[in-house]
Amino acid sequence: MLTIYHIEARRSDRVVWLMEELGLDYELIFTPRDIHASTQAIKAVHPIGTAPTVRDGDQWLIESGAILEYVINQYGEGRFSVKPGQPGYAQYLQWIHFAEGSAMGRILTEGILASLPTLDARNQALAARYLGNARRMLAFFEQSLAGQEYFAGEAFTAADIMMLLPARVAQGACPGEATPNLAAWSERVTARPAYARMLARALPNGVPPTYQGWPKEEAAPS
Ligand SMILES: N[C@@H](CCC(=O)N[C@@H](CS)C(=O)NCC(=O)O)C(=O)O
Repeated sequence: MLTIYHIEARRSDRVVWLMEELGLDYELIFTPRDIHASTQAIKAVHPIGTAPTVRDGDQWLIESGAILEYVINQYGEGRFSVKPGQPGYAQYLQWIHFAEGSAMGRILTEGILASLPTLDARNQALAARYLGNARRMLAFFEQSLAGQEYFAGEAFTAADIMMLLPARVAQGACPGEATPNLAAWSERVTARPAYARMLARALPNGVPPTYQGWPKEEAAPS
């Protein structure tokens, strides 16, 4: 059985969500309402110390996209993926990797820069290279969902699980930006029974008080 080291309202939600979609058993390790204790539990078992950290026997995995692919291929009989040769395969692969490989880093970097009270002229020039990325990502997500229900095409896949966080964080960074495709998609994916089961198990007390979203406070996703 997979052991998932978890922190509430963090990327480990993705693994719990997939396990619930697949109907697989798992052990979930975290201290409800205590981000610090949950983080310390991860640091005690793995040098990277980030969520998700997953143990499967003597294998350790610490990257959410890789974990989703691993679970799907190892235990999920390929469900919620798109196989080579099927329509949507290229999109599936791209979104699984884009979520963390390109999107999150850029969006969060902009958030950090935007929250700095002052920047000298040299740093302003440096910051200018990164400002606007959240809006650029949001526009790309929105445009990619035009005419299709999910990120990989017409079926819900692990790419949607990967993309919910960057979509939310980018939207949070651009309040008032109209993204009807993204809003409809978000409603669709969060209405899934497995998403509700994830919330019940991984966020039993709702969103913790220390997590109020991005980019203002210190407990924002890193
Ligand atoms: N790219 C990694 C990111 C993992 C990550 O940074 N997780 C955050 C929580 S969402 C974390 O543990 N941050 C604490 C830290 O970096 O020390 C993944 O998707 O699994």
